[in-house]
Amino acid sequence: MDDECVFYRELPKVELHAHLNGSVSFQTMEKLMNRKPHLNIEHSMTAIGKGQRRTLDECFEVFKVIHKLVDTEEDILMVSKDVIREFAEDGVKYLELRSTPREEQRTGLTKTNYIDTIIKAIQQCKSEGLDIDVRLLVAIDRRNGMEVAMETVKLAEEFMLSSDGLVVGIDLSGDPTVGHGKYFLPALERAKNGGLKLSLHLSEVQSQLEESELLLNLPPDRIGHGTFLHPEMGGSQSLVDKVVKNGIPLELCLTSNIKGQTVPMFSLHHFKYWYQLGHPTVICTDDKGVFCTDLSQEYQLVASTFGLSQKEMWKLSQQAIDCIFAEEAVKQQLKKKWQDLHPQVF
Ligand code: 6MZ
Repeated sequence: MDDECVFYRELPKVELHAHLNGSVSFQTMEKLMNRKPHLNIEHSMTAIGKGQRRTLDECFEVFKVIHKLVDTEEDILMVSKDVIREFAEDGVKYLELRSTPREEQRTGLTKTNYIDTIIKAIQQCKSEGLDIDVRLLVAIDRRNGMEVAMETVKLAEEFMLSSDGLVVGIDLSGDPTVGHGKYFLPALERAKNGGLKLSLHLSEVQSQLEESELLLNLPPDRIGHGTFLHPEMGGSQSLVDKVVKNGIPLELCLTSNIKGQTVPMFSLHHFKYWYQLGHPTVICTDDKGVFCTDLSQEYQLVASTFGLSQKEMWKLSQQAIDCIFAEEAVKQQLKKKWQDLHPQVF
């Protein structure tokens, strides 16, 4: 590993946009495939390797394959613990995982068990002494429609009260070309009024202007991607003004956007637009397993693409602390950790 790699691995980091089933590593996939050889699933069906690209549609097909491999409580426990361990090994000190509760008739998995199991994994990692603080966002998959969205919010509300602060919010995700955000407004409003934080995938693809305008009125607490919000990408100044006025941080995932072909090349990534505005942005992985990346690589990529110094990258990782959904005391603990780990050289 060269010095740059070491710096980014050792840099304490905050990960705020990580879909559980998209974050499953090659090694964990191997274990899942061995558990279910009859499915005949190969690595090329669950990950997009170096230099490869897919359409966003094809990416969503990959998740369907992964879901076949992860369909029991036992699988979810293993996957969650492995993912948390890998983020910790990569220098992530605070992680917000997100996942869509699923029920599987074949295995008897229920949505309640699904969330329960992820919480169990978080608790086990904590008791094993891993140096990472983990929270959970319950995800609404927009393909499943408004009724399921409302059920998901109700489930998240129950867990918010019973999970000792581990369930902190709601994510709206899934294929952005399916459905319209207006159908999810009642569920999202309920979540917000009930004290759940909102992270919404917004303008991940073009022509979602009207939807973004509507959802920004909530307003959400964070935005996933926001690729087409700003005027240079076909968005509008009024959308940008809303984001800036409400100080809504953006979760940005470079490799994911390149491999999913919503952004043509790294240098054209919208990170530059928001960073130059001085608006809060948080570098994230999205789906580290599917896109074959990790958070250190994403930080290094941002630095090399946009010519940012190690000092500037340190600041970026530190500023992410203000964007987390956990309570103020956790922010203070993280800030102290960053202070203690701050290199002498700058
Ligand atoms: C929108 C995405 C996504 O929930 O089963 N997901 N939604 N845009 C993306 N950009 C690439 N990447 C992942 O994790 C997989 C699910 O996360 C959402 C999709 O709904 C996908 O099925 P979980 O843990």
